[in-house]
Amino acid sequence: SVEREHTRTGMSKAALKQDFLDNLFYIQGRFREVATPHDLYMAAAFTTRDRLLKRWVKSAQAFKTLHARTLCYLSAEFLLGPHLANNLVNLGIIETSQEAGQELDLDFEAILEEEEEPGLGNGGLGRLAACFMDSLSTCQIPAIGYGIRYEFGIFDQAIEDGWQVEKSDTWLRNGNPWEIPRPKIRFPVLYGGHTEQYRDQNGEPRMRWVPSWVIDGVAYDTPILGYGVGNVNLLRLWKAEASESFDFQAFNVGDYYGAVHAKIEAETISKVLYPNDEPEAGKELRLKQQHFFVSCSLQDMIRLHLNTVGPLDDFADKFAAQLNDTHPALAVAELMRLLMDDHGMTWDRSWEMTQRTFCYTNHTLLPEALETWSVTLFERLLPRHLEIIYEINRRFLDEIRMRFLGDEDRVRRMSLIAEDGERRIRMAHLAVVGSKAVNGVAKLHSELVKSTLFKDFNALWPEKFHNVTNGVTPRRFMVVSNPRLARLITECCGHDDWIRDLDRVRALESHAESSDLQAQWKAVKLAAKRDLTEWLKHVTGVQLDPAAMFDVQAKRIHEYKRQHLNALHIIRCYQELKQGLLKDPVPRAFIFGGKAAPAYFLAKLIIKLINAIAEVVNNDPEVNGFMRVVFMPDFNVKTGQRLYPAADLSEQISLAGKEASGTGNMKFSMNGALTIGTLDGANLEIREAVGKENFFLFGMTAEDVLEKQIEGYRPWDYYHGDHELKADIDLINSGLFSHGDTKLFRPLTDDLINHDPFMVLADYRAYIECQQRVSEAYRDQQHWVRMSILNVARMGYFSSDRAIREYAKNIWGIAPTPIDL
Ligand code: 26V
Repeated sequence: SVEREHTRTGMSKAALKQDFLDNLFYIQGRFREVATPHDLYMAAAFTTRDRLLKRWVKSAQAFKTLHARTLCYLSAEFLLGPHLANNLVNLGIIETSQEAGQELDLDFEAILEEEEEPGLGNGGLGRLAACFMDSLSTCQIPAIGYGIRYEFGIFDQAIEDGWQVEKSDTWLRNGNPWEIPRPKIRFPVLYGGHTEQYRDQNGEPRMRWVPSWVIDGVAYDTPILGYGVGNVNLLRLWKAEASESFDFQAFNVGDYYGAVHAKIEAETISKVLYPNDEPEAGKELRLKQQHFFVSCSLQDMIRLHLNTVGPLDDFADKFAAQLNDTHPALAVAELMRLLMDDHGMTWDRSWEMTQRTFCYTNHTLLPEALETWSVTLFERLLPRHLEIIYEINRRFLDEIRMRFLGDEDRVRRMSLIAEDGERRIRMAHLAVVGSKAVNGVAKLHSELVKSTLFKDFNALWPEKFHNVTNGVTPRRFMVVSNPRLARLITECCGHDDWIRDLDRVRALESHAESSDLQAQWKAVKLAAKRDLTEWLKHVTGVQLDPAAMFDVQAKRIHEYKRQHLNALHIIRCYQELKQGLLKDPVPRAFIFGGKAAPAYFLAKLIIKLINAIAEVVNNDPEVNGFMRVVFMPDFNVKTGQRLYPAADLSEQISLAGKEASGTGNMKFSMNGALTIGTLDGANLEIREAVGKENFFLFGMTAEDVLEKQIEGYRPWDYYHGDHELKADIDLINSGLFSHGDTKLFRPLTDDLINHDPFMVLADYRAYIECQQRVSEAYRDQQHWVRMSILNVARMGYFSSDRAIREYAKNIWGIAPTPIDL
C-alpha cells in the first residue's frame, strides 16, 4: 500500500504512467488497445486529479484547524476553460506528463483537445472570476467560489451562411472528471408563499416565512490548485433538485406524475446560463437562479462557521464575501433573513454583520445592464426579502433625510426602490448599502462609478469607494496557451519565477535591443501564426498568410465595442486596394471572434456583415494577396488560447467610457501584440505601463464623449462631411456584400447615420489615420518586435495575482495561509 500511495500521488514519470494505466482500467474499464480518445482523456484527467486531491485534503485540514479567515467569491458565472493542461502546469508536471505520454505512445495534444470546457459564463465578468480563482490559490488566500452548476453553459456558436446559429452546450454529456458531487451537502431553498408574525419561547415577536415551494441545492466541488503551491481552494457549484420531503410527501401524496413534474420544475433552476442581455422573458427564472445560489451559499457558510468557529457573532471575522456584480446582491437580504429568522439575532446585530461581510464589485455602467426587479415579481417570489429590503430602505432613507435636510430629490434618487413608472428594486443600491466596500474594475471606471452611477453614495460614504484594476492569470494566458513564448522568457530571464511574480518579466526590457532575442521573438510569433493559420483553414476553409499582420478583435459582439468600426476600416482598405491607391500595402489578416446574445439583432447583423465582407474580399484576386478576413466561430476560452499568441495587433476600440476594464486587452498585450485602442477601461493603464510610444491611441476621451452628447451628436453631419466614410457606408448599402440585396444591412447603416449611440462615425477618421500609422510601423519589423518585447516586459501589473493581493489587503483584510507541499 506504500507503493499504491506513491503511484497515485507521485510526480515521477513512472508514477504518472502507472496511474494513467490504472485509471484507464479501473475507472474507464478499458485497456490501451481498445481505448477511445475520450477514455484516454478521462484517464489523464483522473491521474491529474489524484494529485490535486492530496493537496486539497491538506488544505482543507489546515484551513479548518487554523480557523483561517476565508474569502467567499459569489458569482453567477465562472468561465473556467479546460482544466487538464492548466492543472498540469500548476502541479509543475506538464513536461513530465508529455514525456510519459510519449512513452505510452499517446498523442498528448489530442488528449488535451478532447476536453469540453465548462463555459459557465458570458464573457469578461465570468472569465475574471476564473482568473481570480487561480490567483486566490496561487496567492495562498483561503477561498471558496460559490456559483451555479449550469447543465448548459453559454451556447456554442456556429456560423451558417454568415449568420450566427446557437447550438446547445453539452459540456456534461461525457461526464466531468473534475467535480466531486457532495449529495449530503444539501440545503433547502424557499420560494413564494407568505410571511407571518409569531411569538417565540420568550414571547418576542418574530417573523416566519411560509413558502409555497421548496427545492434543494446540492453541492458539486471542483478543486482549484494554485501554481507551485500546496494550496487548493474550492469551487462549490450548486445543482437544483426536487426536495423529497416537500414535494413528494406534503403536496403530492398519491400524485406520482405531479411529483415527477415537480422534480422537473425544480431542476429547471440550474438548467441553463442566461446570455447577459436576454429580454424580459427569461427574467423570472433568473431571479429564481440568483436566490437559489445565494441562499445555498450563505447557508453553507453559516454551517461551516458553526462547525468550526462556533457562535455566529463573529461571522464577519471568519468570512468576507465578494459580490461579483449585482447578480448575487440578494445576499444582503438573505443573510439578514437567515440571521434574524433562523438564528434569532436582532435587526441591529444582523445588519452590522451583514455590512461587515459583503463587498461589491461593479462591472458596467451601461444603463441597460443595471439590474432592477419589479416589486410585483419580488413580492410573489420572495415576500420575506421584500419586507427586509423595505426595512433596510426605510432606515437608510431616514439617515439621508437627517444628513441632507429637505433634499427629497436626493432621497428619491438614492432609494432602493425606483418609483418612476412600475416600482422596481435597484439591486446596485442594495449592494452598495449592504457592503463595506464598493469597487470598479479599472482606474477610469472607478472614477466614473463615483462621479456618475453612485455620485450620491460617494457624497455620503466617500471612504467606501475603491479601485481594483482587473488582471488576468499568466498561467493560463501565457504558460498554457503560449508555451514557446514562456520558454523564451524563461531562457532570457534565466528563471521561471516570472510565472508567479509577473513583475519579473521586466528583465526582458534590457534585452529588447538584442538582435538575438528579437530574432527568436519573431520566430515564436511566426510559429504561433502558423499554428493558427492551419487551424483556421481547418475550421473555416479560409487560408491566411502567416507573413501578414494578424489584426485581431475577439470579444463579445456589442455595439459599444464597435466591431463595425473595424469593419468600416476593412472596407476602406478594400476600396483603396481596388482603386490602386496603395503603392506598397502592408498585408493584413483581419480576424474576428465573439458571440452575440441570441436576442441582440444588431450584434447578429454585425457578424453577418463581417462574414459578408469576408466572402467578397477573400474571393477577389485583385485584393486577396494583401488582405483576408475571417470570422473564427465559437470564441471561448479554449479557442481564445489559440488566438492570443498569434496576434500582432489587438483591437480595443470601444467608445471611451463604455468598457469598464476589458481583460482581452491584457491577454493580447502579454502575448506580444501591440494595441490599437481608445482611452477606455484598462487601456489607459496599459498604455501608461507599456509606454505611450508602444501603443496606438486614437479617438475621443470619455470627457469628449460627454461634451458631445450634451451639445447634441449628429452622426448625419459626419456621414456627409467625410466622403470616404460616406463611400464605405454606401458600399454596404450598394448590395456588393449581399448579392445585390440593398436592404439587408440597412438596419445597421440607418442606425449609424441617424442615431449612432456609440459614436462610430465621430471616431471613424481618427481610427483610419491611426491604422495607417500601424501599417507604417509594421513595415519596420525590427522596431515592431522591439515594441512587442517591451509590451510583454511591462505587463507585470496586469497579472490577476496583483489584483488579488490588492483585494486581500485593501478590501478583505485576509492574509495568506501557505500550505506546504
Ligand atoms: C451586461 C448587459 C446586460 C444587458 C444589456 C447589455 C449588457 C452589456 C454588458 C453587460 C455586462 C455584464 C457584466 C460584464 O461582463 N462586464 C465586464 O466585466 C469585465 C470584468 O470586470 C470587464 O473587463 C468588462 O469591461 C465588462 O464589460
